Amino acid sequence: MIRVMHNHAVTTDLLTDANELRQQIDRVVASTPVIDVHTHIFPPEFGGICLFGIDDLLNYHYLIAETFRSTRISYAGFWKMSKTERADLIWKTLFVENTPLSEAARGIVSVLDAFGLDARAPSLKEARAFFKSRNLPDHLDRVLEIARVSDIVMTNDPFHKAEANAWKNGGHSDARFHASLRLDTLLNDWPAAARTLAHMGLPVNAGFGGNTASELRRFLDNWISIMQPLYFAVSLAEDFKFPNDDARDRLIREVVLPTAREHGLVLTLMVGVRRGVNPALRAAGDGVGKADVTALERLCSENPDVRFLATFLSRENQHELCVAARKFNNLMPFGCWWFLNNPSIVSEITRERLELLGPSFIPQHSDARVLEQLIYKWRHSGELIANALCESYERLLKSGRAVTRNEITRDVSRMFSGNFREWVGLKSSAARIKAVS
Ligand code: RAT
Ligand code: ZN
Repeated sequence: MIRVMHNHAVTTDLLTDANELRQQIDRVVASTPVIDVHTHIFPPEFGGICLFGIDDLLNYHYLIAETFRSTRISYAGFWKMSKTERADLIWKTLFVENTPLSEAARGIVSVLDAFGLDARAPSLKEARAFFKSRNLPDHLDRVLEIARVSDIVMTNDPFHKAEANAWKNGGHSDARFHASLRLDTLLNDWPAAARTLAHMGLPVNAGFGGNTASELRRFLDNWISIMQPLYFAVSLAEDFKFPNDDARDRLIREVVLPTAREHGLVLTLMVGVRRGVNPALRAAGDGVGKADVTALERLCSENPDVRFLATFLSRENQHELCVAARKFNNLMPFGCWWFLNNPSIVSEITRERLELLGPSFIPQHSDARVLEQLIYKWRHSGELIANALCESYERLLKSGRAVTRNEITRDVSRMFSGNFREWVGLKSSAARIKAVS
């Protein structure tokens, strides 16, 4: 380390030694709180939809798909089993009879390790007893502390009955959990959404007759006042087009964008999922497709006063997304989504983004569905992000520009929370985690 006195009398600590640089990056990444910008987890007050513990962890759809590759059980036979029986089968298949080499399977090992549980155990007896002994609110605090997550953004679907009831019964009071208003039902299955809304007494119809658009805006206004979401979100198939001659196009133009504008809400697009490629696998049955990034470019270009968050599921779309973000500063790329959340691909995408966008992107989200997944998703991603950053700073050093620890802290904070906070206008931090230096 070199201490340099600048002529304006500020002392800076330049990290000119590669080993020291590496250590500082690791320390900063491991101690910087992160905002998890897209998850499917809920606070304990939401009851049964708040998933946690070993049985929910093993019943993760990523692991269900993998189990079918190593056992001959029929789909019907599998779904007939109870959650506990399925967890036992998944454990036996992926962890006892096979080595848990996949990313999702290794995730379970990381979670067990974090709690000192035996990842080679022949059964789930010990793990079940451990999670059963936990007091959920304390356990939640501990998980967030281990994962270094300060804030969580949920996925909130007003068409989901259990969830809508939870909101109507008072919602929750945990300031670490933030809502995002999910629009999949409305935008991807308009005839069904129109029927459901009409059934609820809203004067809307699938042909957009009468005041359908203004009624839908009222419906969204109402949910915005209930949930106070940070953004609107929708997942889209690989064939998403904009502009297009369909109901979704009308809904986006006449309902979603005007409402987003009025409330200052960001619109999040998650593009490239092919739903129900194998419906027998249920939630595990979705696939991936290469999408057309020009649809997103058109949205950004036609709506310069709206901010967009975007992630694509196909590896092939990642470079185009970076280039689109260079053209439109109302576009924020985020996360390595779902089938991309594997070490080789996260490394590649993060490096690509650093090279094309500097620190002006959100490197990762967890997509956790089960509380303790936060531990492994962030532990694994953190290491990969630190590696990618290290490479960038080392290159910079070789080119003649060393960085300081403060600069590393500034960059990591920006990527882990600042970019999102600024994008959605999240002012106060709910952070209960003190950054450890
Ligand atoms: O990554 C996942 O867990 C998927 O099942 C989806 O939830 C996806 O993230 C989505 O939000 O649609
Ligand atoms: Zn998701």
